[in-house]
Amino acid sequence: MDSHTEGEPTRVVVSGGPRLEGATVAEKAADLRTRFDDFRRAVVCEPRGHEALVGALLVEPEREGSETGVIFFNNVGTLHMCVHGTIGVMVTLARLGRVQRGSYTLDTPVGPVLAHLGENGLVSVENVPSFRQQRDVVVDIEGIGPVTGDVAWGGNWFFIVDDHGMELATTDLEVLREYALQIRRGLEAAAIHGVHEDPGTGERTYHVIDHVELFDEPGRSDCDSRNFVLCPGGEYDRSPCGTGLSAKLACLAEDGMLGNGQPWAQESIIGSRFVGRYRELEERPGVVVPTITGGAWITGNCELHLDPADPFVHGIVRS
Ligand code: PYC
Repeated sequence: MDSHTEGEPTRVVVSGGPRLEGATVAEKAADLRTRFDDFRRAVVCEPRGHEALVGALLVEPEREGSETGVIFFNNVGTLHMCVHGTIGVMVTLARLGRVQRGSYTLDTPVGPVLAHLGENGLVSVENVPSFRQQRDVVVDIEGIGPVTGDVAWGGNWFFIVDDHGMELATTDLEVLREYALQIRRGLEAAAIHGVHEDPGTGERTYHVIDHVELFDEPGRSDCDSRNFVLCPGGEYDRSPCGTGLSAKLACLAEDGMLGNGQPWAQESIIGSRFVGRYRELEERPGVVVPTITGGAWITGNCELHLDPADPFVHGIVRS
């Protein structure tokens, strides 16, 4: 079932997906990457999908009491988490009669999130704990010069840039995309990564910072800021990007620019809106739990045909 969340599309696979192995949703996501990458491409890449589409595969929940497990994926791989996708999943499950107004836990590869379908049809997602890893990181970019930003986690890894001198307008999408891609290349060249540390063992895992987020003044009077977000596959987020907003809230909290529970309205590059808030985690200073609210609308209900004789049964692969 297809939907869009504040402009950003989600395709929820409600049946016919592969049977994944693994005790946890993270293990199932690894199995999807290893054994069923052709399925991912078939669902979201052309000719059945398109570059901006995010897929959501419903799997067995991991925790007792959770409504479902969910693995998000896009044109290049799996995502750790996706807030716009979670809002799309909730509206889809409501259309299928699987959820009513109320709160439901969804298990994702990076932990449980709590989604609340409200009376007004809007969905609020209490996301995974979010934090800023490093502030004022300077990346030297060929042809541009030094760019300063923050590395932050909001369910995905982000490089957040406030000072870029660009106009965030849909007329400049190609320029913005190229600029953000250059930043991502610069981060890779400088080996700047997102780092997760296992609280038990202290073991560190290093992750590619695959989202770049530019912020500027809002165009709407009911918003605090406008953003442009480059997604891993090179497309831009049509929504204000809920994991990106979570990362931003962690930075605002640490800078003392937004208080516990206060709303922050984020406008997307196309003029759609999410509202975010955070609550502090007393036991983990610097870490916040963001809640992001937005709306999604069903756009279609389709049956995908995967004909083995079709030369593009598993999508068009661009090199
Ligand atoms: O809303 O978290 C989000 C998201 C991630 C990538 C596209 N949207």
